[in-house]
Order: sequence, then C-alpha cells, then structure tokens
Amino acid sequence: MAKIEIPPDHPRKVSLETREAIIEGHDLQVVATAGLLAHGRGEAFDYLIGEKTTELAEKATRVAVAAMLLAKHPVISVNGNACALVPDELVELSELTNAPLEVNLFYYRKEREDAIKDMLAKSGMKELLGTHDRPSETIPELKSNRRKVDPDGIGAADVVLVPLEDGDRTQALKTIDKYVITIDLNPMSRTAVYSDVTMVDNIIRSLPLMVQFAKEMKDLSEEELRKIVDDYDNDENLAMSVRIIMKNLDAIASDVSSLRKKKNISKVDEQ
Ligand code: PTJ
Repeated sequence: MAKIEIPPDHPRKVSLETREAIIEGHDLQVVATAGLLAHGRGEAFDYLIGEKTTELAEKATRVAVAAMLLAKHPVISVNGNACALVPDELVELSELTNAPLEVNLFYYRKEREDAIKDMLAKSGMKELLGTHDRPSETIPELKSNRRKVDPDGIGAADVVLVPLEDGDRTQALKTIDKYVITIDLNPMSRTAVYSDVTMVDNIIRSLPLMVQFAKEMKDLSEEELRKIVDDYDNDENLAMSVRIIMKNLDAIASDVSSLRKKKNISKVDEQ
C-alpha cells in the first residue's frame, strides 16, 4: 500500500505520521489487526493528556530507567505496536541497559514473529529472545498466548518493561514477583494500575526519552538510583495523571472563545 505524504505544515502531522507507521507495520504483519484499534484508543488518550510528555511522565520515565539500570536481569518485552513505532529506540535502550529484547505476542502468528524479528534486525538488533525455535516456559497464572516466555528472558527477569500491554499479563507478571514497568496512555487501564511504574505517555515520546535518560544516568551510583526508585509512588502518579486529563477538559469547557477561535481557524484552513 502506498504511503501517503503528509504536508509539513499539517497541524496533526506527528499524529498522522505515527498512524502511517502503524498502518505500514500492519501491512508488513508486524502489527496485529487489533493493534490498529489499540492505537486508536491510545490516540484518544494522548489527545486528552495534551499530546506532550508531562512532568509526571518525565519523572516516571526517570524512575523506570533507574529500575532498569539497578536490575540484575532486566528484559524488554516487544509486541507488534511497540516494534512498528520505535524499533531503533528499543534496540538502543536494550544495549544501554543490558536488557535483552523478547518478542511476546497476544495475537501470535509465526509470520508476525518473523516480521518483527526482521524489523528489529534492520534497526541493529543482534539477538531476539522468545522466538518459536527457543526453549519456552509458561506463566501458570496466564491463559493467553503471552503465557509462553523465554527461560533466559522474562522467565529469569527481575525487572520487565512491557510497553502497551493487555492487563492480564501485567497482573500475571506481578503474581510471579516481577517488577513491572509499562508505557500506557490510559492511566486507568489494568496494566497502568498493576504496574510498579507507569509512564502515562505516548511510546513515540517515552522511548526516546528513556534512551536519553539511560545515557545520562548510566554512571549514577547504586545508592542514587535506589533513591530515585524508592521515592516514587505509582498510585500518586496515576491519580495525578487523571487530574491532568480533567484539568485539560475543564480548560476547554470553560473557554468558549477558544473553541470558537478553533472553529474559525479550521474554516480558514478549509478554504
Ligand atoms: O502485538 P500483539 O499481538 O502482542 O498485540 C498488541 C496489542 C496492543 C494489540 C495488545 O497488547 C492489546 O490488545 O492491547 P490493549 O489491551 O488494547 O492495550 C493497549 C494499551 O496501550 C491501551 O491502554 C492503549 O490506550 C495504550 N496505547 C495504545 N497506543 C499507545 C498506547 N500507550 C502509549 N503509546 C501508544 N502509542
């Protein structure tokens, strides 16, 4: 399918380009069809959060990186959406934090696993755990395809980064005592609530920020990293994220003139 050209001055350029990356990923079988729906839900929450990294999300990102740097065996779980949107950053973060990449799909098909492996290889990935030709073990608490994990990866991990997850798996990973870090634009999702650290941010912003922080923080002492993690409260982070959404909605509802202005601007755009 031909990629559409988005004019450089289009007011929704970033959002449309991200959508194109997901569609292209779907054409390549990297993204599941349900991944298109998941992306749409993410877009809606991103709109509500203001389509930017909030101070809260920035703090959570710092905590997430500190936990990965402190971990004995961190692992980054990769699904179709994450791979399609930030393949380069997944590989870079994996190298910076010594966290292997493990493919773990809800809608498993071998063609998808192969397509994800190819896309990550193009971004410089050397090894992918969790593939069908590797040994596997199961998370007994889980019934979906995600129950299969790599014994050298998630099976042995103390800290797992699970971006854009479904709630069941985060809960299951918690019951087997993993420290779970996630990226989820919906602060009310089960994944967001059950995780130890939730970056309420778009993965297209949070992964590059994780890479930047991993570079900046890699020489911090264990004590300094531990303090960053210990001072953090994820429930507070989620409650405040919901408040940001309410504040944004309240600002729109109380400013009728800005809505009228927006409407007039769109009329001019259409001419
Ligand atoms: O590739 P697979 O087969 O493993 O399937 C991946 C999906 C994403 C389809 C699967 O994990 C799934 O169904 O996820 P859910 O239950 O739809 O949850 C995805 C969550 O990610 C939702 O809470 C969305 O709001 C959120 N989300 C979607 N896009 C983004 C996002 N959060 C951050 N950045 C995004 N770009």
